[in-house]
Amino acid sequence: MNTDKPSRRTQVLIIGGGPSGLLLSQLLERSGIETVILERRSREYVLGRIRAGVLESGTVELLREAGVGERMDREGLVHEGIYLAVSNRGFRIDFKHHTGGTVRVYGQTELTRDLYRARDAMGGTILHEVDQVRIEDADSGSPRVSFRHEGRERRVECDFVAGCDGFHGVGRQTIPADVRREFERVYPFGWLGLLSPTPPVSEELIYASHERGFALCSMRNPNLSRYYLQVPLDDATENWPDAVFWDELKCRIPRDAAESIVTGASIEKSIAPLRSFVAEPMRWGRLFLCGDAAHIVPPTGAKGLNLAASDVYYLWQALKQHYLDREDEGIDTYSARALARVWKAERFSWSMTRLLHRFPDQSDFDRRMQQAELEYLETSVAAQASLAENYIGLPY
Ligand code: FAS
Ligand code: PHB
Repeated sequence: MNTDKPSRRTQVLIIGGGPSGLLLSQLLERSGIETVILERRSREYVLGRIRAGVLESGTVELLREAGVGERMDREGLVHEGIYLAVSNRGFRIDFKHHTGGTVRVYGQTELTRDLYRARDAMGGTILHEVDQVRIEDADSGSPRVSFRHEGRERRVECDFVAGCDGFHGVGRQTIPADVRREFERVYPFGWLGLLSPTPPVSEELIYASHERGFALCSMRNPNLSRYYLQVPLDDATENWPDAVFWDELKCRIPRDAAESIVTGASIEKSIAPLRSFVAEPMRWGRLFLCGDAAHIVPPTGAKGLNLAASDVYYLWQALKQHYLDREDEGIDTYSARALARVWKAERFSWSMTRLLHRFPDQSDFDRRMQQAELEYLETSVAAQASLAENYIGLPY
C-alpha cells in the first residue's frame, strides 16, 4: 500500500495491533473489506505481554469464524467450572450443570500470535512502530489518519477508523471532551502476577478470598501456571522474591492445594493496577472504539479480552452491512449495542472484585457482608447459576 501520499484510500484504518485490532482486521478482510493496521510497538513487544487467560464461548466461536481457532481448539483447555475458596475452604461452581456452557483456557499471547500469523498469511498490512498518530476529520465523510513511520510523515485516507488502541491510545481522546462521558472506579490494590513453568495446582481455576487478601490460581497449559496475589497499590515486584510469593500464596489458598502445589522459578512477574472504566459513546462520526480503548474491567471476572471480542463482533457485523448491504442500521446502533453488554460485564467484574478482595478501609460490617454473600453463594443454586451465566459470558 503506498502511504507516501493519500492516493489510495483503505476502507477501514485500524489503530492498534493487539487482540481487538487484529481480530477486527481478520474478520473484515475475510469479508472482502480492506484494512490497514497501525501499531505503536514492535511485534515482539506486543507478543511479550502476558495478559488474559480465559475465553468465553462467544470469543471461541468468533475466533473460529475468523479462521484462527485451530491451535486454540487443539491446545486450549475446556473448563466446566471454577473453585471459590473462603479462608482456605473451597467450593465449586459448575458451569456445565447450571448453564450447559464452558470456558476455554488459552492465553492472550497465543491468541495474538495466531492472529498475527493469520494476518500475515492473508498478506495483511500491519505497520509496526508508528508514532504521532493523529485522527483527522473523524466526524466528516472522509476521515484521515496521519502518523510517522520509518522516519517519514505519512497519511492514509479511509472510510472508517477503528480505535483499537487500548486504554492509553489516541482513539478515545479524539472524541471531543464535551461529547464524551467517562465513568471510573480505581481500586485501592493491584494484582501481582507470576508465570511459572510448573504444573497447575488444580484442574480448574481457584479464586481465593482470604483475610490476608485475594489470590488466584490459573494456568496456560499443563506445564505453565499463572498465579496472582492481591497487593497494595504502592507495592513492587522487587518486594516479592519467588520464595516469598509462594509462601504467601500457600497462606491464601485451600489447605489441600497449599500442600500439593508445585513451585518453581518464575519466568515473568508483574503488577497490574485494577480499575473499572467506561467511556461513552463508543462511536463519533466515522470513528469507532473497540476493547480497552473504550472500557477497562478488573480482571477478577476474566472479561477484558472477552469484551473486546464482542465489540469486534458488533463492529464487524455493522461494517459488513454497510459495505455489502448498503445499510447503516448496524453502524448507527453499534455504540448502544456494545455498551449494553459492556455495562453488564462491568457489573459482574466489579461485584466479583468487591466480593473477593480485602479493602483497606473496609468496616467490620463490610466484611460481614462479604462473608454472608460468600455463604449464600456456597449454598444457593440460584446464586451459583447467576455467577455461572455471567462467567461463561452473557449472549452477544
Ligand atoms: P490492547 O491494550 O491489548 O492493545 C492495544 C494496542 O494498541 C497495543 O498493542 C498498543 O501498543 C497499541 N497502541 C496504543 N496506542 C497506540 C497509538 N497511538 N498508535 C498505534 N498503536 C497504539 N483481561 C482478562 O480478561 N484477563 C486478564 O487476566 C487480564 N490481565 C491483564 C493484565 C494487564 C497488565 C493489562 C494491561 C490488561 C489485562 N487484561 C486482562 C485485559 C486485556 O487482556 C485487554 O482486555 C486486552 O488486551 C484488550 O485488547 P485490546 O483492546 O486490543 O487492547
Ligand atoms: C489468567 O489466567 O491470567 C486469568 C484468569 C482468570 C482471571 C484473570 C486472569 O479472572
